[in-house]
Amino acid sequence: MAGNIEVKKAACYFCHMNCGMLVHVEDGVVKKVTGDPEHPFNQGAQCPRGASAIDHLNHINRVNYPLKRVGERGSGNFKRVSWEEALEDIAARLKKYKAEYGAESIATAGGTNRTDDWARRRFFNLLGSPNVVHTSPVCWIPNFLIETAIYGWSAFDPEIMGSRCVVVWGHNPGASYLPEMRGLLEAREKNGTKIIVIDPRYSETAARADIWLPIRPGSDCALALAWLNVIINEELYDADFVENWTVGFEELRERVQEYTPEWAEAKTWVPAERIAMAARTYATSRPACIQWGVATDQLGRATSAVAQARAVLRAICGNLDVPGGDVMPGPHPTFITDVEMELNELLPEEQRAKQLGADRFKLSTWPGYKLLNEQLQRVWGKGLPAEWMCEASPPVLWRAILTGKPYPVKALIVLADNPLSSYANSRLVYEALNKLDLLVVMDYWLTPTAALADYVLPAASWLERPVLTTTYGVSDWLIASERAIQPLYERKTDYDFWRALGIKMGQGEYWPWQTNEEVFQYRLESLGYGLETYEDFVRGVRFDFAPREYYKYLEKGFATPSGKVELKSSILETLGYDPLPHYVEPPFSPEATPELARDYPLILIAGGGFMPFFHSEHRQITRLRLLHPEPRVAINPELAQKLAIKEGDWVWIETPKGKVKQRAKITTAVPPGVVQAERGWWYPEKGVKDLFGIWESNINVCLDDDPDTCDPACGSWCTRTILCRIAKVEG
Ligand SMILES: Nc1nc2c(c(=O)[nH]1)N[C@H]1C(S)=C(S)[C@@H](COP(=O)(O)OP(=O)(O)OC[C@H]3O[C@@H](n4cnc5c(=O)[nH]c(N)nc54)[C@H](O)[C@@H]3O)O[C@H]1N2
Ligand SMILES: Nc1nc2c(c(=O)[nH]1)N[C@H]1C(S)=C(S)[C@@H](COP(=O)(O)OP(=O)(O)OC[C@H]3O[C@@H](n4cnc5c(=O)[nH]c(N)nc54)[C@H](O)[C@@H]3O)O[C@H]1N2
Ligand code: SF4
Ligand SMILES: [Mo]
Repeated sequence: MAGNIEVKKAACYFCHMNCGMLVHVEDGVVKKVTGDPEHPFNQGAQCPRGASAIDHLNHINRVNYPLKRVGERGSGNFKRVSWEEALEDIAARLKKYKAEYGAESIATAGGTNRTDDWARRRFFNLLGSPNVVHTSPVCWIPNFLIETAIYGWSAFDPEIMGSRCVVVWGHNPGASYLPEMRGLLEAREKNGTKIIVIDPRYSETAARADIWLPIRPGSDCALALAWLNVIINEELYDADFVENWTVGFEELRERVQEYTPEWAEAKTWVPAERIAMAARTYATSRPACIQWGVATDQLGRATSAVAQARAVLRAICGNLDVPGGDVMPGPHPTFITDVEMELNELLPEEQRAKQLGADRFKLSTWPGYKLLNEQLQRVWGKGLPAEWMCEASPPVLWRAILTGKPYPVKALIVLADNPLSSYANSRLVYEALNKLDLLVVMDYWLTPTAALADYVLPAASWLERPVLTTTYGVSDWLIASERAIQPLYERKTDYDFWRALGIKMGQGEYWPWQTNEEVFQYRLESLGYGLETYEDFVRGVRFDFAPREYYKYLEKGFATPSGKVELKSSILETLGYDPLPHYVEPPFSPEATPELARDYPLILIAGGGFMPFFHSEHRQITRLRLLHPEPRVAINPELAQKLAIKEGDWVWIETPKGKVKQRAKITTAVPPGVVQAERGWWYPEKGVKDLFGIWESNINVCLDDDPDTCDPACGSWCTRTILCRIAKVEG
C-alpha cells in the first residue's frame, strides 16, 4: 500500500545553477528526484550530478555523527561523540585562544558558494575575528571588485537573450554552467547572436563559437588592451556615453596608444588582424555583453589588470546597464540581503586592522571594502556582503599559522571547503593544517582535509535543508526552495552549526531563529507577500524577480566618487594602484621567467570545470565516477609524439613546487606548447591513512601561492599559466 507521498520543491546545490528539483518523498524517505519543469533555470532538466542526489544522500561513506580525533593527527582514528560534547569542547578551546592570543587567532576557511555563508560571517564578527578566508581571490571577486571600483557594481548579469554579441572570456559554460550554455545557444538560434570565445583551448563552448580566439594562456590583458586601442582609434566607442557618463577618457586614449594589435600579437599568439576584427565585431554589434569567466581571476599578479581593461571596454562601448547588455542588477531592494545579516558593524576597527593580508591586498580587504561601500550605500542603499568581498588572504593565513607572524593563529574552522585540494601550494597548506591547535571540519565526507581534523562534523545536504538562492544578495532576484526531508542521522545544516556554536560562545541573543526556515522567513517578510511561513512562501511565491530596470544611472548616477564611470579610477588610485588600464605579465611565463622556462618549457593550465564533477566532489558516487574514473591531462599529439606518450599513459606533470600524475588525453584542443591538467582529484577509495591519495594527482601540489606573485589588489594566485614539464611515468 502506498504511504504518504509528497512532492517537495527543492533546489539542487551540487553547483551554482541551483536547478529546481521535485523531490518525491514517501513516509519521510526520498524516492525520486526529478527536474522541476516550472523552474526558470533548468526547465525540468537535470544533469548527471543532480540525478545522483539519492546516491549522495544515502552513501555509505557519509559522515553521519560528530567525530573526534583519537591518536596522532592524520592517523585517521576517530571516535563518535555527541554534538553536545563536540560543541562544548570546541567552544571552550575557542574561548581560551581568544583570551590568550586574541580573537584574530581563530580563523575560518570556505570554498565556493554552497551554503549560508552570511551565518559564518555573523559568527566571526560576533567573535571579533577578521580572519575569514574563501577561495574568493581566484573566483569571481577580483572581477567583481574592480568593476565595482570603476562603475559601482559588477555587470555580472549579462542579458544574453537580447544581446547581439556575447563575449565568453575565459569561461566555459559548456562544462561549468550547463543551463547557461543552453541559453547561449538559444540566443544564437533565435536572434543570430554572435558568440566570441576567448580561450587557449578548444573548449565545449569554443566549439560553438562564431569567433574563437585561442590566446596564449595568461595574455588576456594584452588582448583587452589591444581591443581598447582599436575601438578608440577607430572611434567605434559610444561617444555620447563617454562624453556624458565617464571621466578619464583622454588619459585612457593616451594610455592605450602603445597597445597596438601588432604589439598584442606577440603576447597573445593571435594574429593582429584577427584581434582587430574581433574588436570591431564586438564594438559594432550593440548591445553586446562580456560574460564573467573564472580563468582571468586566476592569473596571479596579472589578475586585476585584465578585469580593469575589460570593465573599461564594456563602459566605452555603451553596454552598461542597457537591455541586452552588461546589466548591473544592484542588490535586491526589499528582502534582507546577506550583508544585512552579517553584523559587520560589530567588528571593532582595531580588529579590522588585523585582517591578514589587508596591508598589501587592499581592494579585497577592509581598506577597499570601506571605500567601495561608502559609494554603494549612497547610491543603492545597500553594500556588498563582507563574505567573499572583504576577506583575509589565504596564502598569508597559511604562513601566519606556520610562523606565528604577524601573530599566532591557533584554530581553523573549515566548512564547505577542502583546502588540501582547492588552495594552491598544497604541501604548505598541509603543513599549516598540521600545525594548528584546533582544526574543525564540517563536511559530508571524510575528505583529505577532514582526515587531519580534531573534529569532523556531519553536514546536511540540499535534500535535507531549505535553500534560499540569492547569489550572496548581490542580485535583484531570489528563489526559495524547501527542505525535502529532515536531516538524516545526526547531520546538521551549516546554519544550525553556527547558531549552536554561537550560543555556546555567548552569542545567543543574536541567533533568535531556531531553524533555517525561520531565518529565511525573517529575511523575506519585507517583500510584503504577507505569508505566514517560509513553506507558504515556497508554495505560493517561490520566485521573486524585482522588476528589471535599465539605465539606472540616469537617475542615481554610478556608485563611484564622481558619480560617473571612472575610466581612470579614483578608488584604485587612493588605494595605491594604477588607475588606468595597463599591461601586466603573469608571474610565471616564458616572458616573465625565461630562466625557469629553460627547465620547464610548457605552459600549464591547472584548472577548468569538467563534467561530471564539481571541484573535488562526487568522486565517491559510482555512477558518476564511471563516467570519468581518473584524472586526465590534455596533451597535443605533436608534443605527445615527441615525448613518446600514448593515449592513457600515466604522465608526470612537474613544476618547481612538485609533481603529480594524470593520464594522457591526446587532443588537438590544446596547442603543442600548452598542457591542461584537471583539478580536484583525490581517491576516496584509497583510505584515510594515505590521505586518500591527495599527493598523487592533485594539481595544486604543483602551484605556487607566494604572496609576492599574487595580484596586488586582490591577492589572486596563479592557476592558469604556470610553467611545467611532463614525462611518461616509467614502469
Ligand atoms: N588548481 C586549481 N585550483 C582551484 C581552481 C582551479 O581552477 N584550479 N578553482 C578554484 C575555484 S574557482 C574555487 S571556487 C575553489 C573551490 O574550492 P572548494 O569550494 O573548497 O571545493 P572543494 O575542494 O570541492 O571542497 C568543498 C567541500 O565542501 C563540501 N561541501 C559541499 N557542500 C557543502 C555544504 O553545503 N556544507 C558543508 N559543510 N560542506 C559542503 C564538499 O563535500 C567538499 O569536501 O577551488 C579553487 N581552486
Ligand atoms: N562541472 C563543473 N562545473 C563547475 C565547477 C566545477 O568544478 N565543475 N566549478 C564552479 C565554479 S566554483 C566556478 S568558479 C565556475 C568556473 O567556470 P568557468 O568560468 O567556465 O571557468 P573554468 O571552467 O574554470 O575555465 C574556463 C576556461 O578557461 C580556459 N582558460 C584557461 N586558461 C586561460 C587563460 O589564461 N585565459 C583565458 N581566456 N582562458 C583560459 C580554460 O581552457 C577553460 O575552458 O564553474 C562552476 N561550475
Ligand atoms: S549539478 Fe546539475 S542539476 Fe544540480 S544545479 Fe548544477 S546543473 Fe543543475
Ligand atoms: Mo569558483
